Amino acid sequence: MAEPEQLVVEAERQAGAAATLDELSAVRTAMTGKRSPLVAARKALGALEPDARKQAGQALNAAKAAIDGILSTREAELSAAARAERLAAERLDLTEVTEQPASGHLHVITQTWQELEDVFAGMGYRVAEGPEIESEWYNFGALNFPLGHPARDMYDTLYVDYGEPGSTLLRTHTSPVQARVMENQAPPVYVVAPGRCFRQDTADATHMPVFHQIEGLVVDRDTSLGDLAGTIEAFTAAYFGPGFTSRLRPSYFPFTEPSAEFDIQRPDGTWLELGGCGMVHPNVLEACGIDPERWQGFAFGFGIDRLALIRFGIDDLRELWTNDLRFLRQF
Ligand code: 2NL
Repeated sequence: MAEPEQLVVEAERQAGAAATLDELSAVRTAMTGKRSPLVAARKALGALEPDARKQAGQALNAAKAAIDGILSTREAELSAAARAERLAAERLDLTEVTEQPASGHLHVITQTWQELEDVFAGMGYRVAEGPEIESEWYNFGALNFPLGHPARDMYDTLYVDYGEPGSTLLRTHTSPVQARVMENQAPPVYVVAPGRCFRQDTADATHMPVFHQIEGLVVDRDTSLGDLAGTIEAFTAAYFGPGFTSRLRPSYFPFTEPSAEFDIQRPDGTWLELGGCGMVHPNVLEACGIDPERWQGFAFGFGIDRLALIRFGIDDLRELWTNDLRFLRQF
């Protein structure tokens, strides 16, 4: 028969070894349940003499109280640990989503390009596209630049080593896009052609060998210089705002006759040169399969990059190409 003190020591050992509440519950059954040594010892008390029974009974009661104390202390420890573990598992990290991820935006040139498309779309124009690598014919021939004509030298053309020498080039303007439109579409034509163009040029504050241009073309019946001037004026007000006006100054382009440069006037009265325009030369209409006796047209063109500089108050074209985020983020 185990001594009561030994039962207390054993209970202490087993309770300490129990790692979970379930294990502790098994220890409680073993140490204090119906088949425990404690209960067996209590049953055996009846066989003892009264004095001895009293002494042994008190010893057993003290042992039972001590064991109960040990078990409930251990139970408190284990449930505190289990609770802490559950809370850690269920914890929500509310510090995670306080900052919005940084998002980028379109480049200044792309923004300007898209706004121009929107303005002309609002005036009833469609947007046309064409190849950046062109034939000599669409870039010059169809546009009334005869072979060997000095006007071709004004364009510092970059030629591509493909086919006959001089037959393939990087387009120097977006005019070949409109030549292709006229060839493929019966009038009336109302299109704008925005696009990337190339010229052999040294980069400086106002020139880049790669630049962007937008050109507009109208071919319709009884189209006049007045329609051209009114179109430029409507565009100026729509893009820059109601305080802006425009004017035309005589000029020369091989593909238009008469030709003009156009300027815009800011609300403070100052003038800015923007681009060129004119009535489409009959030779150009003819080269593109349109009868100049029945149809007339006007065209205009200007640089998107230069417009972006004006619009955003940037003083050097090269800034648009450095891709320095500290610069680009301002626009
Ligand atoms: C400028 C001047 C211009 C055109 C572009 C054009 C196109 C065809 C027929 C006739 Cl298909 N003309 N385009 C006409 C006059 C001027 O651009 O300073 N651009 C940056």
